[in-house]
Amino acid sequence: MRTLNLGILAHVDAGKTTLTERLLYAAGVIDEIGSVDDGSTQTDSLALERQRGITIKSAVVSFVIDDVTVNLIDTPGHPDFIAEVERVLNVLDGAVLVVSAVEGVQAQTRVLMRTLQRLRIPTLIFVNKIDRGGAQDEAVLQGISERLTPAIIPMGSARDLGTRRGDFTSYGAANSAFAAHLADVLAEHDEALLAAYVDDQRSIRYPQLRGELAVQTKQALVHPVFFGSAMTGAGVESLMAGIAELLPAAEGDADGPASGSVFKVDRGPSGERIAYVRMFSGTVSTRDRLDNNRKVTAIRVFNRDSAVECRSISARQIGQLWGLGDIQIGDVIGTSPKLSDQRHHFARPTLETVVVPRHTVDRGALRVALDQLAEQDPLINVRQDDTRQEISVSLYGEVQKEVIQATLANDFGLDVSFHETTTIYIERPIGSGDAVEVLQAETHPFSATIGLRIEPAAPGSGVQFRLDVDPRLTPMHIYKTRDRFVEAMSQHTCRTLQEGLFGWHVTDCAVTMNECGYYASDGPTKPVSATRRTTAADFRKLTPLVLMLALERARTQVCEPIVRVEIEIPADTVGAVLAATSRLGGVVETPSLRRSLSVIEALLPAARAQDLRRQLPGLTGGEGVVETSFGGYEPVRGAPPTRRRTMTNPLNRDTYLERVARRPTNELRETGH
Ligand SMILES: Nc1nc2c(ncn2[C@@H]2O[C@H](COP(=O)(O)OP(=O)(O)OP(=O)(O)O)[C@@H](O)[C@H]2O)c(=O)[nH]1
Ligand SMILES: [Mg+2]
Repeated sequence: MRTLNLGILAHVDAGKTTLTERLLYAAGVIDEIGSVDDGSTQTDSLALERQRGITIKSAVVSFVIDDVTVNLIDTPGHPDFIAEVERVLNVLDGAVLVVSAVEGVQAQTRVLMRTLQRLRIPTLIFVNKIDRGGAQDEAVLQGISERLTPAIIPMGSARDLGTRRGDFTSYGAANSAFAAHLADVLAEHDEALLAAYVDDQRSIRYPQLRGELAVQTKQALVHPVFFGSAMTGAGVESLMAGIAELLPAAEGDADGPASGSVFKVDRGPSGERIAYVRMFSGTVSTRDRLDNNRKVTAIRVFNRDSAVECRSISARQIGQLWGLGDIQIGDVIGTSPKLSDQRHHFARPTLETVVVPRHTVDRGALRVALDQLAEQDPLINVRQDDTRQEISVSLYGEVQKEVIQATLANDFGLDVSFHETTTIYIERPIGSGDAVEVLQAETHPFSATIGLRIEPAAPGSGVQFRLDVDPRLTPMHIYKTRDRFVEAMSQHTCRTLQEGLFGWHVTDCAVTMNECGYYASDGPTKPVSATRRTTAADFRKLTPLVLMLALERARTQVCEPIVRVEIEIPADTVGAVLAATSRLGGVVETPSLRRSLSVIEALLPAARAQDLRRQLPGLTGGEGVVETSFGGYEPVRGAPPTRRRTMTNPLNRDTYLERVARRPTNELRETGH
């Protein structure tokens, strides 16, 4: 039996959850099809999802096609919940990207496809809703090829579009035009096929083409396209056959070293943490002790139709693990699996807001509740400003804010309101800066030498940490391995850079540790006394001092988030919309025509996008449609905005030493010792 861990991704409302339901039905897992509109589907199981008719959290279901166990992860399409998509990307063997036959390619579809391609995740495209009025086939195919990827292969033809009778018929060996198109597209990536094709097109046999189609789809080089309706079931059998034939089964050796990744954390009925794990290699059994010294108390593996209680979980499988204490999303089980180098595939949240409990006495309970929500969604990044007694969270948008409010009310009995939503800026270093603090110097009380250089790196690259010191100078007596030292120093670096010179997160930079020293009986310097022996805390507490000094020398630039907007409007309103977009600070590209409508693309400060949305109906007689996607960061003009710090500022040396040097050492979750 093969296993396929399959993600289902799309723009909001394209029909992912409905399609999931239809697949479960067609595979015989459920006898009756639930509906999103009635709140009765398998994967939209949260009360809030059922009320609102949108998916908020990713959910796993399982079914069998032929000899393949498919673990399907239904993801949310609303951009406010993009973090849910991000967390599952690393555990997928393949994906189905759903496109609506009525709306065509939408903003989020492009964002998702770009990421799937970057990660080389084999992807089939399903054009859904062919039963709905306004459904199109050729125009959608053209949109896909122009705006997603030209490497597509329509796998059949749709008929009776826009009616309940709408259906899909797969092309077969007898269809010579299909064979010719296959040969055409596939030859692009296969020299032998190209040579044979040029030589004599008819010499290539259909089974060979079909085999090559599977090979190239599994390498994410081409993307087969199916049409159908999740609502009526049209085309779903063909899609299922395509999933089994064209997407690659999971790989991994069940007898190898244990290696897995936690992509979701949930709470059980009695508040216990449940970790959703994808195993890449090896086997974990109940009663095994994992790295964090916790014992696995129970395991459920997704298999056929539900998560079944099992003694162990092995390579390739997805399951739930109990008993792992404070396990978090992104944690690794056993040895680190080879995941994509980049942890973050999408933009960070660009908004934040202060959460205010209606009753002041609830402040403590609110912090506990938000910390619990952050277990399931670390990107909300709960910050506490002790001076102002304020708690704030990071957000992608207003819908997420409403969901947080409703969750706090329903699950925790907390009535909260919010301050106005504000923009989260970032800081980028302008030049490079060096700093060093030397062991035994009078300037600091820590038993360590640290030298750091910070320099700018490519936009979007995040924070990279590198160790550039003689291996003999790394404190092995504390960290055991060089990798663990790097991991710990990288954590201290990232933590320090959460608040830069203006209080914003510092990113897109490379930090190099180029000097290192410590006391140890077996190290380069003999300990002066037992109390001066170097510990992990010395490195942790000294890093912020050195790094902030280096950052001050590098200087930073505050940048604001930008969104790319695409506005579809009637041609006679172009002038008014262009003027309004410019007034909001937008940089407009030349308008183009799509069917009978004009399309304006522009880059706009994220903070202004909401204003544009508000103005558009008035400017276009209600006809305008605006879609936004993240467009990077640009330096702010004028005086840089600042944010109040929540951590002790290491640039203020006296306060820092006063507060931090004497604090107990166990306050941080830390690896490496
Ligand atoms: N006519 C028609 N309607 C559909 C079809 N698929 C889904 N819908 C409807 O489209 C709406 C959205 O469907 P969902 O399945 O919730 O879409 P989704 O992609 O899961 O949405 P999010 O998870 O919130 O992003 C619902 O009202 C569905 O009934 C289809 O094939 N035909
Ligand atoms: Mg959904």
